[in-house]
Amino acid sequence: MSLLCRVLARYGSEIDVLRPDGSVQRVSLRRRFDDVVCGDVVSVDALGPAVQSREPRRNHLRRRDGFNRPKTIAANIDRVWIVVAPRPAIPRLLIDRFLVGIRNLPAEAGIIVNKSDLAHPADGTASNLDPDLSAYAHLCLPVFRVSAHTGLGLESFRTAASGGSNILVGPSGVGKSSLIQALLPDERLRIAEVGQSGEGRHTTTTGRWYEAQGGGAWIDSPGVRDFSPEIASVEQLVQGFPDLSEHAAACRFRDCTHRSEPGCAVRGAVDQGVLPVARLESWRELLETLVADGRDRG
Ligand SMILES: Nc1nc2c(ncn2[C@@H]2O[C@H](COP(=O)(O)OP(=O)(O)OP(=O)(O)O)[C@@H](O)[C@H]2O)c(=O)[nH]1
Ligand SMILES: [Mg+2]
Ligand SMILES: [Zn+2]
Repeated sequence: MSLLCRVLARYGSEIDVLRPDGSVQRVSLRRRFDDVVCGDVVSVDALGPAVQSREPRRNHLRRRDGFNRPKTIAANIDRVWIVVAPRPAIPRLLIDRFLVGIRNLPAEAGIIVNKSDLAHPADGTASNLDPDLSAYAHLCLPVFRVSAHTGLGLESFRTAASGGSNILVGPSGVGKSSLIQALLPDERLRIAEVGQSGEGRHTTTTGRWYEAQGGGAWIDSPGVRDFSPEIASVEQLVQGFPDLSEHAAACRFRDCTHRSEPGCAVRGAVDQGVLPVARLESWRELLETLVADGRDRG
C-alpha cells in the first residue's frame, strides 16, 4: 500500500513526511528522487518505507548557491513573503531580485517588515529604523509591519496569508523562524540567540513546511547573505519588472538599454516621477549580472 505524503523537510538523503494520519515519518531517499524538497508531495510505500514517486509540482523556488549551482528551496508555493527588518539592513537588490523570482514562479508577493518593535520603541523615543520601501509603493504589494516579539500586526498578516502555502524568505536574522513560531505556538522552531553584536546567528539550515490550522501552510527557509532566486534569462527579468517593461514598449529603439538612447520612455517615466529611479538602477544591475553570468559560462 502506498500513501500520498507532504514532504515537511529534507535532510541530505532523508526526508520527513507528513502521513495522512497526521504522524511524521523519516524516510530515506533513493538517488533518483534527488530533487525532492519541502513542499513536494510524494507517494510513500507504507511498508518500506520508501519514496515511490513524486507528484508533479505547481512551481518551485530556486536559487544559486555560492558555487553558482541551482538549489531548489521549496515546491508548491502560493505566496512568497519577503521578510525584512530594521536590523540587519535590507541588502541592496534583494527585494528586486525576489520580485523577479516570484513573478516567474508564478506566485503572489508581499513584503513583511518584522521587528517593528525596534522602529516604534515602547518608550516612544523617535526612531529612524523604519525601512524605506518607497521604491515599491507603485507596485501596490501587500506590506505588513509586524513584530514576532510583541505580536503587533500578526493577525492581519495571518488573515492575508490564510489558505494556500506561504513561504517566508529573506536575509538571515530578520526573524522568519520567529514569525512562524509566533503564528504557530504549538510548534517548536529553532530561533537564533541574540549574539553580542545584537544580530541573530544563522540557524535555519533547511526549508521546512508547517501545516497551519484551518488549512494552508507556512514554509520557513534558510536565510543567507545574498539569498536571491535564480534569474535565468532576460525574458524572466522583463517579466519581473512589469512596471519598467510597461514603459519600455514605448522606447524609440527596441533594444533600448534605458541609459542614454534618445526617445527612452523608461527614463522619461523616471523623470516624470512615475517610475522610481531605484527600480531602473536595479534593472541595470541585474541585467549586467545576467550578461556577466552568460559570459562566464561562455
Ligand atoms: N526585537 C525583535 N527581535 C526579533 C523579532 N523577531 C525575531 N527577533 C530576533 O531576531 C533574531 C533572529 O531571529 P530568527 O527568527 O532566528 O531569524 P531568521 O530570519 O529565521 O534567521 P535565519 O534562520 O538565519 O535565516 C533572534 O534573536 C530573534 O529573537 C522581533 O519582532 N523583534
Ligand atoms: Mg530561521
Ligand atoms: Zn529605453
